[in-house]
Amino acid sequence: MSPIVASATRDRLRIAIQKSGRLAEPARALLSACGLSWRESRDKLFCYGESLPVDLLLVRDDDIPGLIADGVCDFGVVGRNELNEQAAARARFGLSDAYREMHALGFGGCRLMLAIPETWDWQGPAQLEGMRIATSYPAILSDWLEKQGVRASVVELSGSVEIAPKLGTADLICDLVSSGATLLANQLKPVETLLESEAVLAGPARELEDQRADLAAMLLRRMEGVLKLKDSKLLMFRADRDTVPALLRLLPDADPPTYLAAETGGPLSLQTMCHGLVTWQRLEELERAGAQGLMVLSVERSLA
Ligand code: PRT
Ligand code: ZN
Repeated sequence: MSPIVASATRDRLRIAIQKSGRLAEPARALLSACGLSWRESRDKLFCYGESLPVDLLLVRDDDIPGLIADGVCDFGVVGRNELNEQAAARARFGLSDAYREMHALGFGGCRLMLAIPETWDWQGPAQLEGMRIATSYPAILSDWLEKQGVRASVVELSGSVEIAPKLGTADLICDLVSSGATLLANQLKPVETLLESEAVLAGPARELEDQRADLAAMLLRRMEGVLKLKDSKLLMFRADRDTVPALLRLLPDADPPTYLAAETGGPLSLQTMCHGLVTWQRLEELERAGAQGLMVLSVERSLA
């Protein structure tokens, strides 16, 4: 098993994912769907890639950008919020970019928002002058405040940010919001979005140059295939030629269809990959517009 050390050249790719937490399971599921499988070490911190020379490191999400910056890992699955915070903090220290977002992954969606006590009226960022804002994202918040031309003090907290106004340690907060239930439970209301976040694949700022480059290119291609297919379905139906233009207008999210004409004439057979949701309602609309024998098929893999 490879020792976990940084190295300028390696022939195996290393990906850091969250050990436990919101992004852990979806990250594993995505990498499995890309054809990766692993053997877990006893300490459950390192998973040795069996199907491909791609190993996993199971860590805290906060550590992922640093592991990429130090060359210990080549890629990581991490929230854009965490990646951008650490990149903003590096920039504030005058350090160069050490990692970049390679691909948005479509899970772990949330927003980094300013939230104020629900009894306040929100009149815009100027209202924040001289206030204390609790957050776990001090660099993103400081950059945003500077852009707004507002001087406020940033109170850095590593957790339970939402109770800071009640405790009197801050006047308002800047935190991640998904359903909004936590804000509601703490009598806070969201007023400004600083960042739209989701899980992303992070990679090194510079291209990999050794054998890992080909592996990385293959992994990214597979990942794009998996993500593109996530909500996609193969739609098959028959239709008379004169109804086809109207049917295609009902499928703006579909690829150009493949047509098959029967030698004996009669209706055309069509098949197309549809990238939006194919609901019962859509099928019924297509049927009313002349589609016959509609079939919706799941697609397992595609390199299209
Ligand atoms: O142990 P480790 O350090 O790895 O985990 P962690 O506790 O730091 O991270 P974790 O698992 O809580 O979150 C990992 C990533 O999930 C975050 O960096 C975000 O990219 C993403 N994510 C998505 C969220 C949320 N949604 C989210 N709602 N991370 C945190 N929250 C918290 C938020 O901070 C607030 O306390 O959930 C609360 C708000 O949720 P709602 O639904 O009430 O609005
Ligand atoms: Zn964390």
